[in-house]
Amino acid sequence: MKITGAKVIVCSPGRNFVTLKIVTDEGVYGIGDATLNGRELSVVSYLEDHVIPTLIGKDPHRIEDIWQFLYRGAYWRRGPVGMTAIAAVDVALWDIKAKVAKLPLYQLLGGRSRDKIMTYTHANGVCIDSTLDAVGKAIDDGYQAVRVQSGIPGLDSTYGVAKEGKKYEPADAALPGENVWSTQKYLNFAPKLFDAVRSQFGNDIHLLHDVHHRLTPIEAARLGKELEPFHLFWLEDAVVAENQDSFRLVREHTTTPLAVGEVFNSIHDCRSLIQNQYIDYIRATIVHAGGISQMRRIADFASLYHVKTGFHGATDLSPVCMGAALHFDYWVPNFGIQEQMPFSEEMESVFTFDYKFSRGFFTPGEAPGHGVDIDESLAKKYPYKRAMLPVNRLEDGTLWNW
Ligand code: KDG
Ligand code: MG
Repeated sequence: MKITGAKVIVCSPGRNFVTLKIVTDEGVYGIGDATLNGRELSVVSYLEDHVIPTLIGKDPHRIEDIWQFLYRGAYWRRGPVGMTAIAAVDVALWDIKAKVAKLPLYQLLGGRSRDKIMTYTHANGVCIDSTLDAVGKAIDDGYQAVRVQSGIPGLDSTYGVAKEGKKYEPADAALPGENVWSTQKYLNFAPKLFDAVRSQFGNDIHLLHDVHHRLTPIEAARLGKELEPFHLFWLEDAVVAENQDSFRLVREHTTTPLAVGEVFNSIHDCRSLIQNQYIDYIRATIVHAGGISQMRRIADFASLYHVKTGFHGATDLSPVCMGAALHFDYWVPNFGIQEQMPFSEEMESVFTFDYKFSRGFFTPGEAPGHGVDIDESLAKKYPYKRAMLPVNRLEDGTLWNW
């Protein structure tokens, strides 16, 4: 079997997506997600200019060799652009292999380890009252795990909070918008938010929270400690993690479980975090961390240290990534949870999929491959629109982490 061609499909059904389609001489094709939010066209160029020409004529069954060829062969290792491109190729090749085997992808990974996949949804509001309403709605919809984010008194807008009546999509402008951040206001407010949620909804629901990289280790340690009475499922991205040792200080001060990794693209980004048991959940995800081939290594390594998976699943990870992620989640023994934000109707018309969702739980479909495809003619109706993520400044104007 040979790869005879590959093309990159860029579309914007409500938001930008980059999709790779690899075709073979036997007519079987595979699909991979190559979306890197706010930097989409750099991955398009990486694929079209540097990857696709090298794929032609290769045997698509040699997934591992092609992965090594693209990783080692570039000489320039790691980085979000290159690793997203490699992930797209890897997922498309796993899709092909599973289609040829006439098996759903999870069967190739080792078969299913569970009956259904627990997901968490987002509940947010501009203030505590509206956030409580959103949490109540999520619980009514059947979710057993809810990520809670709220507007902070004294700040105009903050991460994870939709403007009234709108869906939350952070990459909402052709040039980066600017938010204002105050760590002091946030730290004074966050325990009150979780106190209110636990008082109203009790202890049976899993609660998650995303700090989105905004604290220093000692500030994160304070937050983790003050949230302990509310028994979070996890506290996410409390600190930026380029320096993996930063998490040691947080870990030593709190029993609040820690999750990190949605921006990681390599097993080396989390080796020390996992090996030192500084974290409880690894959020590195198929599309940004080199595909199924590398994620399998990360998850297996994590399993040795009691670290579970918790795949990133925001709306900028396309249904193709979600489809592949669900097959992985179905198999991976050390599964923790899967993030889910509902896709819009436009997105769900351009991408077709056979996974099912019911009352907080996903199950992958039984179609051969990962079960997700793209309607190329419909995709053409939604041309790319430049959209960038915002930046964050402290109240004195200093640029901070968004
Ligand atoms: O593109 C950035 C988003 O995917 C990110 O802000 C979402 O932090 C996020 C999350 O946990 O879903
Ligand atoms: Mg996050």
